[in-house]
Amino acid sequence: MSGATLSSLDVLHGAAKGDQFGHTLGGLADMNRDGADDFAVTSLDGGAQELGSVEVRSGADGTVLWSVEGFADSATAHVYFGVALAGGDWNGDDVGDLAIGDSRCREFDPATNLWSDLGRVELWFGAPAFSSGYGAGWPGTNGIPALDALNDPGLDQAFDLAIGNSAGVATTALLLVGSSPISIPYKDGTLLSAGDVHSVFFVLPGGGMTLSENIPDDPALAFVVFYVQVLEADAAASRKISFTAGLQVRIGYDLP
Ligand SMILES: [Ca+2]
Ligand SMILES: [Ca+2]
Repeated sequence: MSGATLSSLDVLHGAAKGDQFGHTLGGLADMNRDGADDFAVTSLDGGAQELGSVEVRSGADGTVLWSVEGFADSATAHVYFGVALAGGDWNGDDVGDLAIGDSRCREFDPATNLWSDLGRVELWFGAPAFSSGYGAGWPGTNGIPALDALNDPGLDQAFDLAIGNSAGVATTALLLVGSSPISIPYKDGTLLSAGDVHSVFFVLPGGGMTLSENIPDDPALAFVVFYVQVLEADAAASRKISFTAGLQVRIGYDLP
């Protein structure tokens, strides 16, 4: 039996002296949807208040994807934030989730006016912003019109959606934004979004266009999913309407 069965891939260090970086490590499922599992690492004395901090790191290259710090305020006082970590996918969305424990955490009880060292475990669900295509479009003059996300739909940033024009000349188009994907034959194509959130007719320039929407910095929007499709009047389409494929857009945090 040989001992030479592992080789060093990478070495990481803490940000500041005395942080106790690496006190606790937890393997995670994939948090940023790059196909590689990720991991969490605790600096037990890290963070601005030195009450512990946790970083989620890319399993592919060690990049910090996200971080959170322990804190002390009028209701909660962390002591060993991140002393225990666990990973999994507890909401079943194929994105990694993280549990962070602090067995010494104290909570203030206003009824008794006393602090109790109850301990505390926080569950964090991974919410990366992403989009992905689904379903099939229907061609017009120049084939199936494109519908592409130019970036991820992250909170507090612009989301740009490129809409192609199958006719190659200015035409009328219908934008459908729905809350669920559907698959209903219509004309010769397939309706892929119910358009129950938003639907609007608009003039699509011959070269296509980019729609830009500013997504507010509101955490309540994380995990919100939209289904988008565009129908275009195109004289050369079999029933005079071409269809883009569908695009699923999930709002969240724009992770590296
Ligand atoms: Ca990953
Ligand atoms: Ca999950």
